Amino acid sequence: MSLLRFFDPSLLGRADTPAIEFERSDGSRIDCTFGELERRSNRLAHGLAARGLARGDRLAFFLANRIEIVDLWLAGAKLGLIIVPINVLYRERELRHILADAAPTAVVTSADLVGFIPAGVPVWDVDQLGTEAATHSAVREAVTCDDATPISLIYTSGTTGASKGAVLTHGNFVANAQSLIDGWRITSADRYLCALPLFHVHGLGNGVHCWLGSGCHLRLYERFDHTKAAGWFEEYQPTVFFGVPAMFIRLLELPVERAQAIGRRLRLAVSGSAPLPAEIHEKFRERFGSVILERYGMTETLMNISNPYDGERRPGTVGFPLPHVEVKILDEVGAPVPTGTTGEVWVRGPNVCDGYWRRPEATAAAWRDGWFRTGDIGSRAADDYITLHGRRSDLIISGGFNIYPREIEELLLEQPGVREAAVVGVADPVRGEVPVAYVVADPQFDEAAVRTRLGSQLASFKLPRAYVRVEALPRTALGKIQKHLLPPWKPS
Ligand code: MLC
Ligand code: AMP
Repeated sequence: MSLLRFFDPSLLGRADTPAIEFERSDGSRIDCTFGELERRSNRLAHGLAARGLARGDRLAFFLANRIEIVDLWLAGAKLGLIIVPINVLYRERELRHILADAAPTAVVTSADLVGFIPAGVPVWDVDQLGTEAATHSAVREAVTCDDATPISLIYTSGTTGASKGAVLTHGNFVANAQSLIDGWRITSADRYLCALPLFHVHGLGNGVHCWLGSGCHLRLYERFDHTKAAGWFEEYQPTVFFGVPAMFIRLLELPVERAQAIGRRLRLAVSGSAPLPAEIHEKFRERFGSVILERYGMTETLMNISNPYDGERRPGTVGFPLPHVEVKILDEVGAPVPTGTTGEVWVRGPNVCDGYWRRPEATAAAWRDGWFRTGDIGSRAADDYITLHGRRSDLIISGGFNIYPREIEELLLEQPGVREAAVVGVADPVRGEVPVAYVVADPQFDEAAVRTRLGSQLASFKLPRAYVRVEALPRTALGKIQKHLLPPWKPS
């Protein structure tokens, strides 16, 4: 099924029903019904077609959350475009790579962000597109899309360093949203508060799609701000909230009476994108009276495993495979591991994409007979609950954003005076982990200058929290760096 057909019961069937309130960080607000969303995206689709876009063309967006992302997504679904969402925190190096790889016709961005786009890339201003769209017809014209039609390239580093575009189809997204709506009992009566970024699959594939698929009401924010979150929950009174662990940890700062009042309304609080410590699960239950439902997913596969809506939401576990998702846990030689033993998690299902954009080798390395190797280490208990135990690679997850140490190490090695570099994740009470750099450096190494240079090239969440000078990096006899033997670093 195409995404449009999946959304039509809301876009066409509930045309007069309020659909979304978007609150900008300056406090101004825009409200739309489902019918208005339908017409806005029809006009935009005509506008994009007038600019020459047609089925299969790539169109990137580099935007903080705003309602125009929904317009772009729906217009893309109508025209059969491949939308390329880009993390708004990315800077020169990351942007250059993604834009060269995806080769979009243009990047849609806003005046405050346009300066980050590398020279030579066509840029379309989001406000200008809106003004132009208003001059076009509000009548729908849509190309036919099916399960196999790609709708998006979402960049992720997978199990290896270089960022690759996962080619996600209409069918992948529909399968994902349908099983979450069914499994988590999302209905048109729900009120969903979204502060997740819409450029990742958590905010987009789970958030936006469960909203448009169920016809519930959405309150969208530009970004999560823990100093304002209590007020948002109190005013909007959501029944549903999806977050990364760092958000739930921040919410624990609320006084107990306010937390209890919020918890009484909150039917469903879902955590994912990074491990939720069992202790936070417990503290949230005590403070809010609401039991977090933890689930597990990836960009390439969307959602795979979830704790049950009814039944025990077991802290520290991710629960059971979602409907139509098969999960196997294999050892180093590819044999299934016994119950309770750890191995690598492999998944298969209609939610799993077929491969990476123009990377047959990386695709062949990660997919086998339709099964995708996740790189995550897991185990299955006798009662089938699945627990994750980390990853095969040294991926760092900070606040739900992924960091590949190698990317930072390579950039460090380009800096004057740096002879060797190793980046590791160090535990952080809010973000889960933060990156710390260990460098073997000549006297000319200038930490302040390196910080500035990295700051202009990388997303802020990738910047090393600290630089530790060491005489040498611990290595095996074969020369491989043994990161676990680096001297521990503690914040001062
Ligand atoms: C953080 N910053 C943002 C931002 N999030 N800026 C713009 N938009 C956002 N969405 C910037 C801040 O400006 C600040 O920059 C720095 O990051 C730290 O922000 P903070 O608010 O002080 O930090 P914190 O309270 O720790 O909260 C961070 C956070 C953020 C939780 C709001 O990490 C976040 O939104 N995480 C969501 C990640 C996500 O959606 N992952 C899904 C991947 S999909 P400065 O310059 O002041 O330091 C996936 C699959 C799956 O993994 O299973 O879901
Ligand atoms: P991404 O590449 O951004 O899609 O990140 C996907 C990765 O996030 C997965 O491979 C996991 O390592 C991690 N992840 C997602 N959900 C969870 C979870 N509930 N617990 C632990 N790790 C998770």
